[in-house]
Amino acid sequence: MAATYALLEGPALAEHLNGVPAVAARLGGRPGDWRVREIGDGNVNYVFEVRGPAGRICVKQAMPYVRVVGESWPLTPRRTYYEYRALQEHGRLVAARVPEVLGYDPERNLLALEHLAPHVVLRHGLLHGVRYPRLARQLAEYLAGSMFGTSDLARPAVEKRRLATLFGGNTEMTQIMEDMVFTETYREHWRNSWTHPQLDAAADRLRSDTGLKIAASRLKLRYLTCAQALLHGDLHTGSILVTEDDTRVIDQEFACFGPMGFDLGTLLAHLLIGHLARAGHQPADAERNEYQEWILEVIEELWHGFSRRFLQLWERSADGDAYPRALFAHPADLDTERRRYVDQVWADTLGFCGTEILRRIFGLAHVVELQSIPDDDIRAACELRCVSLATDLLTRPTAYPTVEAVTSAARSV
Ligand code: SR1
Ligand code: MG
Repeated sequence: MAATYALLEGPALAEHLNGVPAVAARLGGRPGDWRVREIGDGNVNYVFEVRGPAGRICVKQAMPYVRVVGESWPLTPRRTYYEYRALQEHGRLVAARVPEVLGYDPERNLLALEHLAPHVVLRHGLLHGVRYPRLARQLAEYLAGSMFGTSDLARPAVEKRRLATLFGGNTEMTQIMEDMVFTETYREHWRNSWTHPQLDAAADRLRSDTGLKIAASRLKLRYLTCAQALLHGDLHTGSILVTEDDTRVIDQEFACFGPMGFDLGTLLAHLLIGHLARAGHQPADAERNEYQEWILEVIEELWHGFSRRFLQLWERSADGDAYPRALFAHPADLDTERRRYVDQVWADTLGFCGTEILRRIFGLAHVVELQSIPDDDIRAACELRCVSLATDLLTRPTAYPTVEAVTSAARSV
């Protein structure tokens, strides 16, 4: 049965947090001195900032429903448990790239986290044309470290299977992805919407193009069956907090074991949308061009940084059961095989990038970069460029053997 409890706010939340020693120490003073403010803008949970005389923390609360829709869409609040466990696992591997966990309350499905300031949500930073010089390198470090470190390349099989079984319980969250990313976009569904009437013909094509539906369904099968690594599970630019120097990845409630390309492709999709939506916000001038080029540089540096770091980790610390040391005494024995593995991750990345772009234009959860373009025709033109690129990535992946092939297509689409 669904849990029933009220959202903790204001003084009630402060009183509750007083029972968590790490939180009370960080805030200082007494609960009566703490100021609570709602700061969340995500689709799923409530997020509060709590400020005390000595410091601030961030509190995430899951209600037994989807925040953006309300009680008519029930959703397990146990999603917070998986977020907590993913933060623990990824925190052990790439501590500098995730927030510190200060407390987890399984009764109230509440997570107390380090407050990150002066960080901003990457999506908002990109919308305002801000550059983040360390972004690509730090995201590559997060992705390579968290994914290699939870894969069969790094972990003994027993350990990895136990972990995969634990995260296999996050079924309500993964089902949202299974439905929304791979199925609903390609059929009529009440949750879908798009820029009407400009994109009506494009929406019809998605529903009638068998080749495209097969491509999306193959990727769905891969998401369902390929337990390659512990993924973030929803790695869009709203799940990343940034400053000029620092990058942190948040919101792991969709964490699951899945194909590495799912996280990489999701991230790539949102960076490409950021690039292509720019035309709806700024006149075509040198400044716009330079910013769009910077986003493409981030994409290239991200992929190259990821693959370099991933291969390095594999060469240096392959303690998993997948390619036993007993068979491959010399690191060079596996050079070709390691490259083949990374090539497969790239192929997956292209496909998942395509499905993510399409679902953000035709599905339920749209993105502010496109939604905030006030003129319908201009927005539709940007969206159609996104659709064209996404469709090509899905149906002709072999035309994109390198990341430069993708960035070049993004320039000319
Ligand atoms: C109700 S959940 C809608 C979407 O928001 C989240 O960020 C996930 O991407 C999900 O698909
Ligand atoms: Mg989220």
